[in-house]
Amino acid sequence: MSQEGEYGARQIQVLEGLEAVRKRPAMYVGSTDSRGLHHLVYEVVDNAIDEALAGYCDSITVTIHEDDSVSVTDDGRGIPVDTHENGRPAVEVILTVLHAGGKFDKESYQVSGGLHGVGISAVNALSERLEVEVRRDGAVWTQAFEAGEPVGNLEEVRDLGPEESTGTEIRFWPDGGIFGDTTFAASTLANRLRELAFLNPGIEVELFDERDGSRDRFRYDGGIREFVVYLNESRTALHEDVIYFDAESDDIQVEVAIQATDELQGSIHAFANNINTREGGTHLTGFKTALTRVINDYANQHDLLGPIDGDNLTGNDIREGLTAVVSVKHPDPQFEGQTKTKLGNGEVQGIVGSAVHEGLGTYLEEHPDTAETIITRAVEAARARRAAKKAEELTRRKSALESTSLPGKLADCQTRDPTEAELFVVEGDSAGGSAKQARDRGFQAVLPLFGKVLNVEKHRLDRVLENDKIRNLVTAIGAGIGEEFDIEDVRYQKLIIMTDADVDGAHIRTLYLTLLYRYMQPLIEAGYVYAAQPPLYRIRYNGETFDAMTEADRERIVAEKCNGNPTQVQRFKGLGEMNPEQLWESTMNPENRVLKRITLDDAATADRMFSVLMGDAVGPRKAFIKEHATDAEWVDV
Ligand code: 0RA
Repeated sequence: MSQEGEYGARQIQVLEGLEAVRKRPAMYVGSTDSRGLHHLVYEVVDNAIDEALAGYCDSITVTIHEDDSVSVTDDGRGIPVDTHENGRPAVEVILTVLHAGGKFDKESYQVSGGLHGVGISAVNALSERLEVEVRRDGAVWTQAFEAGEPVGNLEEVRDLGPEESTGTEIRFWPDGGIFGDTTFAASTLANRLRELAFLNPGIEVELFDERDGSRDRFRYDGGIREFVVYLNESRTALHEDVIYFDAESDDIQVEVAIQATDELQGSIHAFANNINTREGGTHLTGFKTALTRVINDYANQHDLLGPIDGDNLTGNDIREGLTAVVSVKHPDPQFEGQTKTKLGNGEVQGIVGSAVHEGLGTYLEEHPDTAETIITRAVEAARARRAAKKAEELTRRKSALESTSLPGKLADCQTRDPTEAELFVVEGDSAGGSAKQARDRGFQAVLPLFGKVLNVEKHRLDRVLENDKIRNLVTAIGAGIGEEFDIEDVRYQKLIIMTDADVDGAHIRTLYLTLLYRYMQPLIEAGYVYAAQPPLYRIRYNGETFDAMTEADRERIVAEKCNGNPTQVQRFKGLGEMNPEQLWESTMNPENRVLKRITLDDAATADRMFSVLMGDAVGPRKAFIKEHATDAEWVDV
């Protein structure tokens, strides 16, 4: 795939030195943890993707070597090797001058790399060593670098054979002094490479892990249509074909793929220049607004609103269960937001909006069955939303009116001052019993919740509120639920989820966090939600006792506090096995206990984890269920 393009080496702008990158790596690759480490690979791959989008490359291979180096090979034109005006070859300039890469290739805009987009020179600067091999201009060329500095000149190694394709191979050894851990995770790379293969149809992307010989190959000629099929793999789709349309305007490309499922959560994935714009932006707003309009217009024109006739479907009703991928490619994307993953270009909203009007409008007219399926589903969502609203109001009125009707299971505390009061939510009756005996009844209330935890993922709010355990919890907290939730009314400013210190306990905590995240988010935002941390072991030595929270803790305590020879090590299998005294001392007494305050981030993670468990991908879910076969019943109503 060789083709001479026009480029002027003098267009290279020397913007910043590579020392700046080594001094402030996080500014260039986001962080120096595992994310930043993997970002190095993405930066190089992005360059190869650009080469592919320019039409010169169709295969990219990423190899993780046994020595924690990675190489990225492509069959593009090869990085230019001719000499730049100051006597240095272009490839050397591209690898040592920040932002130099894109300046060479004017005929096509750089699609990728919008997030940090500093170019492969930043990867070079952050690598102990980097070797580049270019196949171009009839020869094979190599050069090596250390900490971003050339350690020799570009060498012409041999002629290029007649059958050999042009291309570039970059192998780098991340700098262990900059990155805490330089071990690459094949699964992390695989997820991003798969995503890139979906977003850029026709490109073959391979991942080879020399450490275990495993190999992945991603190529999706169907692009984001196949992406949606993949996302829906473990969901039940309500119509067979994936809705797809694309449009282009002012050099901005828009692509949309949609398929409805029977899930309650919608999942819309928006990308701009191959970057997952998790914070959304103008493309997502344009999509959502137009989607709501187009669906309502169609529903009204075809008399499909049935039970909610006279009212419109809301965006939430329509998006319920929809899986969609929105991908735009923009010559000059502006990224905003905390993590620079929000697309800011204003003109994009209207362009995506028009694309949806045109593309989806036409699609619905041509596929009336699919249109009806989607609308019937949204009407059902709207009906359920109203039922839920009524249920919310009812719950709220009840809890307001009947303060005497606190749940029978609740052992309330004496204080009425929410700033002092604590509510322990305890899984299991025996643990609940111990907690009731152990507590300080002055300010500690205990609500034991026993039995299967409701799966809020699978049920709308009206059903969620039919669940006794959840109603008890809502009533005890006293502030309502959903849109009716009012933080001013909470009866306790500490809600402490107390579960066993094992995987099952973690699972139950996840379920509660999911509930709180979905329906009582202000509680988390206010910092009122905590996880208790019961110990795993109690260790005795010479009349002293120590509690170990983890295995590592136990080892440390035995070594440091007990001379390696403890008198007794008692393992707590569950809260229920501790006597009230032990429970008080280790987990409930404010003097000794360890509480973890739950942040919105923790809760969002729990929520996502839960979505994996219940939907998204078959693989992880199967693994989880296999691992927890005995508690699989918890995930149902
Ligand atoms: C600058 C200019 C041209 C291509 C590239 C850089 C290029 C960079 C990378 C990085 C990894 N693989 C790459 N492949 C190409 C255009 C050269 C021309 O006009 O022929």
